[in-house]
Order: sequence, then structure tokens, then C-alpha cells
Amino acid sequence: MTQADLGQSVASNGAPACSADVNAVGLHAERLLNLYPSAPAVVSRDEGLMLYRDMTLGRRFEDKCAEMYYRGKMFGFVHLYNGQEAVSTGVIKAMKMQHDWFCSTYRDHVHALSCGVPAREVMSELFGKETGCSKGRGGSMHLFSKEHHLLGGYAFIGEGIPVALGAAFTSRYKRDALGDASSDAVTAAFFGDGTCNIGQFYECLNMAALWKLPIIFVVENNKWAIGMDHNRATSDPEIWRKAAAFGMAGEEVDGMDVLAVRGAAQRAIERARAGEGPTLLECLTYRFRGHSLADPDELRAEAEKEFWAQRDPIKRLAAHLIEHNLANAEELKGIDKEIDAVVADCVEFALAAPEPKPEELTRYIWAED
Ligand SMILES: Cc1ncc(C[n+]2csc(CCOP(=O)(O)OP(=O)(O)O)c2C)c(N)n1
Ligand SMILES: [Mg+2]
Repeated sequence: MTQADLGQSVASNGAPACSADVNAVGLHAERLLNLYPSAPAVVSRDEGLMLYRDMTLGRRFEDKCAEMYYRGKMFGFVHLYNGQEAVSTGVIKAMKMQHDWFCSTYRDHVHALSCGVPAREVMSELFGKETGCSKGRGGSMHLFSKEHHLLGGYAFIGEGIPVALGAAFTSRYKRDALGDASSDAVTAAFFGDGTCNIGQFYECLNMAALWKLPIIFVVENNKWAIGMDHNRATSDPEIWRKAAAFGMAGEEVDGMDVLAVRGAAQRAIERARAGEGPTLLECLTYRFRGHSLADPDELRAEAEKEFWAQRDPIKRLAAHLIEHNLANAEELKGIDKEIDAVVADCVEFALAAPEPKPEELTRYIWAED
């Protein structure tokens, strides 16, 4: 498999070139093309394959979700993450599993998988089964796992940011006030561009900077908030610049390049663990599907979709691994096959799993001993 096979050519900065007219695809695309990685991405074979595996799991799991949704196996709104995988994988896989903390939104399936929540538990939750990570009571928008330090998916936008802030405060409080020197956990809060226009975002940035909390505010700027173009909705479309108003570190990164995201995340994690406080990390990305599976996605221009499709983060990593002789096409196909087996297994498991018992409908509203 070569880059040509992958439908990509390469620009002078190593990023895939694009045949689409940038004027036709707008500012969001233009910002991405003007971005240069601050340091060349270096990845080992093992790390590269681990990242490839995680992104592939996210993509294929969600393709299966779409199929299951249209076959009537899921209820309510289901928001897919196709196209944004480099953000979840790039940030979460740079963090310490079952030590650091993660907080998501309603677009949460792939974050949960990257955190290590088993595919069986995620698919079961989407089917409303007792074996789901939220015992079937949450569904698509409310994935939660204490074991994997996933603090939840949240249907209200911005709702998770203060929760993440609380986790970051806990980490700092344990170390500074309770004298636990081992308490150096960092929290990653994921949310979208549209969410950066609401109050909780600003209040939390203020507190995080004031108390130098170990938190990374990860903005997944996919240009759209349902049908609202980011550039029409915010005073300064460059969200990362808002960090300066709070005296905190801010960085923008190509959110279609998992290695660039990983590098930026590593810098932010290092600052946070060293007690230097929060980072506002803006990842320029794009969702390949509609806002939710109920959205026919008729609003966005074809040229825009085409521009971003050419920057598919999974194909891009595959091309990088092959080009640097870290893997060959056969190996990557082998991983794809393994992932397909995991996805098939989780569907089978979830279909056969029991529903919650009607008499236990209100169970888990309150904590149990
Ligand atoms: C408090 C609140 N207001 C409004 C909504 C309705 N709503 C659902 S998704 C959404 C857009 C969010 O866009 P963005 O933050 O960019 O996230 P994306 O869907 O692009 O991942 C809005 C306004 C909501 N869920 N919560
Ligand atoms: Mg958005």
C-alpha cells in the first residue's frame, strides 16, 4: 500500500495535499493547511501500531453502530465520531490508563474505547443491556466507567467541563492539602467548538488557571455545532488564543494527525504533572457523518467534505507507518481483520445480553454500598 493507493499526495510540510479549492472550503480548512507541526513527530513501531489499532477500533466500532442503529437496535440519539479518531487516540493514549481521568460529551463511544472500556460493554450500553458500562441505564450519551476513569458522557453541552475540573482539583488537593506525593493524575476534558461559546467553559478556564489545576481542555473543533458554522458563532474562531486571557498555555494542532495530537498532548501532560497548570488544546478536525444518525447531513458543502475526507487520520497514519518502514500493508490489514472480529464479537455479545429487569428500573440512581 502506498500513499497513492490511499488516495493521498504529500505537500511540502509532509501533510496530505488537497486538490479541493481552499477558498471553497473556508477558514477552518485554511487554518489547518497553514499549521506546521512544532516538532517532527517520532513514533516507534509498537507505539505506531498501538495508535493504528485504537483508531481502527473506534472507526469500525462506530460503522457497526450506524448499521445497528438503522436496524433498530438502538434508541434515542446516537452521535458518531468518524473522522475525529486522531483526537481521542492522540490524547488518551498519551495518558496513564487507570491513573489519569477522562471526561466526554454525547459523542463519547470512541473516547470510552480509547480509555480501555471493553467493546462488549460499550455496545451493550448502546443496546440498553444490563451488561453495558452504565448497566444499560445510560445509553449512547452516558457512557461511564469508574474502573477506566471515564467520568461520563454528557448530553448537555459543557456539562462535563466542571466535572473534569473537579477531578483535576481532587488530584491537586490530595497532593497539596493531604500530602499524598503520588497524586499527580491529569484530567482530559473533551468538548466541541460550539461548547466554547457557553459560560461553563470560561468559568472553568478561570478556576483552572487560578489554581494551576492539572487539566487539559481538549477542544474538538470540527467546524460545526449541529448546523451552525463555527466561524459565524464565535468572536475569534481561533479558540486556542482564548487561553491567553487566562494566562494559560494554549496550542492549536492538526486534529487529523494523530502524531501531532499526541505530541501536543504530551507537552500538556508534562506541564500539568509538573504543577504548571492547564492547557487549552484546540484540535482542528471534522466529523465525516452528520451531527447524529438522525441528521441526513445535507447542509455541508461537498467540497468541504471532500477536503476533510482526503485527510482521513487512519489512512494518514497507515501511510506514515509504511513510509517509515514501521509496518507493511499486510500487517495493517491483519489488524483490521482482528478489529473486525472484536466488533463482530461485541455485537453478538450485546444482542444476547439480558435487558435490565423492569423491577430494577430505579436501581443505581443512588450509590450502593
Ligand atoms: C446546554 C445545551 N444547550 C443546547 C444543546 C443542544 N445541542 C446539542 S449538540 C449542540 C452543538 C454542540 O456543538 P459542538 O460543541 O461543536 O460539538 P459537536 O457536536 O460538534 O461535537 C447543541 C447546541 C445541548 N445539548 N445542551
Ligand atoms: Mg463542533
